[in-house]
Amino acid sequence: MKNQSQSPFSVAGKLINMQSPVLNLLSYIFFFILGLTFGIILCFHYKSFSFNLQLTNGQVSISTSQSLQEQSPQLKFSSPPPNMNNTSKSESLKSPTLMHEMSDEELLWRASMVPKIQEFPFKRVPKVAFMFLTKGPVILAPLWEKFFKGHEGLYSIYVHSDPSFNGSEPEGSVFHGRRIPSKVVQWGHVNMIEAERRLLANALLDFSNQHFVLLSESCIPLHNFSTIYSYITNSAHNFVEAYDLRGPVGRGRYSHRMSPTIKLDQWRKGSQWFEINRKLAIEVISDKTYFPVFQNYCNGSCYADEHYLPTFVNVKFGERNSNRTLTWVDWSRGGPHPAKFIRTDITSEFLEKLRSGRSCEYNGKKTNVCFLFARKFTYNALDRLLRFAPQVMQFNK
Ligand SMILES: *[C@@H]1O[C@H](CO)[C@@H](O)[C@H](O)[C@H]1NC(C)=O
Ligand SMILES: *[C@@H]1O[C@H](CO)[C@@H](O)[C@H](O)[C@H]1NC(C)=O
Ligand SMILES: *[C@@H]1O[C@H](CO)[C@@H](O)[C@H](O)[C@H]1NC(C)=O
Ligand SMILES: *[C@@H]1O[C@H](CO)[C@@H](O)[C@H](O)[C@H]1NC(C)=O
Ligand SMILES: *[C@@H]1O[C@H](CO)[C@@H](O)[C@H](O)[C@H]1NC(C)=O
Ligand SMILES: CC(=O)N[C@H]1CO[C@H](CO)[C@@H](O)[C@@H]1O
Repeated sequence: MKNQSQSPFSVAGKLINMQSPVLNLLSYIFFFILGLTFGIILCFHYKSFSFNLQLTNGQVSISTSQSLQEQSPQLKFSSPPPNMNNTSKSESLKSPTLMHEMSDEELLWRASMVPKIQEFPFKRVPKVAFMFLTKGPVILAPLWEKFFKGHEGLYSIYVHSDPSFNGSEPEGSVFHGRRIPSKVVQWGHVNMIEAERRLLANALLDFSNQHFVLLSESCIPLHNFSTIYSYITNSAHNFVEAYDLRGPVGRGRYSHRMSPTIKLDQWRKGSQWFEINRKLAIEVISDKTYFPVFQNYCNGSCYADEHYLPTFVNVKFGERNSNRTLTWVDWSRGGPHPAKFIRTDITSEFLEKLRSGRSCEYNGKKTNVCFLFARKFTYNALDRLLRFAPQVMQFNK
């Protein structure tokens, strides 16, 4: 290569050295052709480069304009997911193995890395990571199986369950082999957030995951996969509920020892169940400023799971947040735990009410689809949920 590229120049040099006018003319022609060729090659390169750029920008603007076209109040969220196709030779680049020997510290560090090259070396379809924080098995797994069926390549599943749980999902289940290395989680303890960060970090290792949803074993989907995928991937906002609440269960949980890192007027409350994009997920697992304050001073009746993310997002990333949650829950009965729904609660009217019974904002427009998920549903509600799913939730229509 090197010799080849040198040779035209040495020939040209020899031509210039000769004083004959004919050869001089020849050398001009030679340089002219050389320049022209260079120009054409450069031009071609530049064109294909800008074409790629337009393609990537085009995808973004296409999805944005799609969501802007939607008419209120009946937004349609069921545009078909993109065609799944893959050209990557390396499976490990796209879906790294779930079981690893990394400590939390190593895992968070590894997951915090951001590629400098923006274009993917494989055809990447954005995936939604469904992260289940459970004690034991995902009790409503059969409903989720139905939900995910036929949408392979558009989602990934991660399960963080209590280390003492030794059951395993059968081969062929979407939950098979999806458990991540886990640690003990206590209700209301800051180690709940550590588990959420562990889930996020494991999911971040797969570069195709662009959105991250936290769910519990008692959560159900309220819509079919294509609606949920489209709602999440086309949203301009993250879904972290955050509000300022005066009184003992809001601002009352703030500790003045958190100051000056966190001030009282920055303190927020909100549901633990979030949906965030990759950019925010990386910020959450990389947070070395606010999270240690919670680890040190948010214990006892502080309930980090209701305050850490709302406060962190409010302080640093508030403007891209919808400040609402996608997961419906019923606190109307009072007490420290939300209502549980059993078999007899499940009717199509009840489910329809959760699916579209209120009004909220989506990408700056009014919609009546405010919740994509709901909790808490018990195992004995499963058979009725399975029965209603095809008609009410429009699974696999
Ligand atoms: C993947 O894409 C290539 C070219 O874009 C096409 O020829 C092929 O049929 C596609 N495969 C699938 C499974 O869609
Ligand atoms: C799982 O744990 C239970 C006790 O918690 C034990 O009785 C059972 O044998 C274990 N099963 C397996 C497959 O290890
Ligand atoms: C919370 O942690 C602080 C500092 O570690 C400790 O002084 C305090 O007693 C703890 N409070 C509760 C309720 O555990
Ligand atoms: C959510 O709250 C933040 C303040 O933390 C604000 O900047 C943002 O505009 C709010 N989002 C919406 C959609 O109103
Ligand atoms: C999903 O549900 C929407 C309505 O919410 C419906 O229009 C669409 O056809 C359903 N998609 C599939 C693949 O069943
Ligand atoms: C590497 C990889 O993900 N390959 C998959 C691409 O998609 C086909 C089906 O379209 C699968 O069979 C391959 O396993």
